[in-house]
Amino acid sequence: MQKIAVVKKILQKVNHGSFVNSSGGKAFAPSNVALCKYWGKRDQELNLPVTSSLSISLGAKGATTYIIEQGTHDIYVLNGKVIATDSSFAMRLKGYLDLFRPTPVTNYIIEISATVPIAAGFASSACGFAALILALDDLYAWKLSKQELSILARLGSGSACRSLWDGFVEWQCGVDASGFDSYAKPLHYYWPDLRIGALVVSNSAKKISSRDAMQLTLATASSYADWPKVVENDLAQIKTAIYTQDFKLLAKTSEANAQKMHEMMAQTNPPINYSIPETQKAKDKIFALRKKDISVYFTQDAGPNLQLLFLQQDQEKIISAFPNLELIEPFHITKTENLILVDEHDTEIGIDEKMRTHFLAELHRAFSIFILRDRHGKIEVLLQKRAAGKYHSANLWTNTCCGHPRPNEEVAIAAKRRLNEEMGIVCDLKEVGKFHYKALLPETNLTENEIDHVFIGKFPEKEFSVNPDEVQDFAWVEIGELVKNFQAAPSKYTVWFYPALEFVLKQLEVN
Ligand code: 2P0
Repeated sequence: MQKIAVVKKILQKVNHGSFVNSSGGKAFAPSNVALCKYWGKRDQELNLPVTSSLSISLGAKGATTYIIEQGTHDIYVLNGKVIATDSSFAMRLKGYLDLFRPTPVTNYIIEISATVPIAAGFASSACGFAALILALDDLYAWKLSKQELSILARLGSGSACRSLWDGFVEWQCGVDASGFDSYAKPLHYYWPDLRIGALVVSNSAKKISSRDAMQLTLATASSYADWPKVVENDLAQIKTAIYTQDFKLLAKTSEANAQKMHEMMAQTNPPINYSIPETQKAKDKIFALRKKDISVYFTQDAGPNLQLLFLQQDQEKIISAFPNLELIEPFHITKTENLILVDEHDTEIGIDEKMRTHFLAELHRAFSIFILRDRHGKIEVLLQKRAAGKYHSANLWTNTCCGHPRPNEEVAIAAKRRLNEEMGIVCDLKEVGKFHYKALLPETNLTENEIDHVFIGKFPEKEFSVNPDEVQDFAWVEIGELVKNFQAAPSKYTVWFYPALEFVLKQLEVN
């Protein structure tokens, strides 16, 4: 399949080009560093990887891109300087933009400002293409989901598909030949003490691009056959380390994964060596610090520079060992969400971070909303199908909207807020009961343990538009049909759906 066919398929529903924001489009995307590397493609046209990979985004380090339709030819400006149109940078950008021009005479002015060193092994193409696709989404008001934007960013550069989120991000390789199942997903884990140190030992450009190096490895390195197994194992270890906040496991596994990637490159024909003597000196210094019980590890991309991994508690010692280190706080700008912890009687007992709450199965307060309408005397319920990128219960059908109240927020107020954020519906809601349920969520290591307040509301008979990052589809279903549908295929619905629906059924009987 060609890139253009993928773009057409994704843009067909948005009437691309019918709206252009006259003041342009703008977006920021963070750079990312892979803890479990992407190395080797099964499809070079679509940048489809042989294996999955996992990265951490670099907080405020990344690219901001502004794009506007204008002029008779493209103009690209990088950090205030106009880029020559025959440079490889400009040609790669032009080739990507050609996929999105609504007419052959559409031209752009693009201004990119990057806070990562360009071409020094800091994934500048990752944040560059990610910021560009987000800016295009803004320019043309496509309002695509992050999952769709991740697929489009991948067409520019593989690792760009991971740069659409903060924090830890996993790119699932997928199996589909056209790559519609090959996109990234955030892990939603918050680790504020984690630090990354960018250690630049050389600013010179790479002798061989990672694009060429990864394919040479795949074609000629004898141990590449073992790589998928290595990645499978390392991914599992890294995810366990993240979920349990086990720094040593995370950093040790990431370092070993990077070393394995470079070992494979030593076996290619001709061999590839991205390291310079300063790289090895820096690694030796890291090993020596570890002997002194200072917990510092490294990862290395396709270049001589290193990214050090450590925790805030060791920050000062590590900076004094590497005075030129650029300190990155990956979670500095990440917004975390706190939930209200409760006891069995729904009395507030504290607050905790959302992902940790679900990981530790702590009992917390939640709500489920059902929006109803009357069609010729029959009651219909508005269902949503959860977006593919949701942190749990992705792709399952459920009630109109669910969520959690924030600390100091009344549950009824939170329900109204969330209904508008997810479904674009504003209406009065009535609480019809609450219940406690606890269930391990399928395909995750998360547990829902909630006191769920059930609300119903009458559809205001107004147009509404859903948030594509939350909801991929919706449907009105007559309530009797809905019960039958659920009984025929309960696995298509979320675990809380039916117990919550029973409150609605009871309520309708009473009236
Ligand atoms: C990674 N790297 O996972 C790996 C590890 C470098 C080392 O992804 O050809 O610029 O555009 O898909 O994304 C660099 O490769 O390659 C990269 P293309 P990309 O971060």
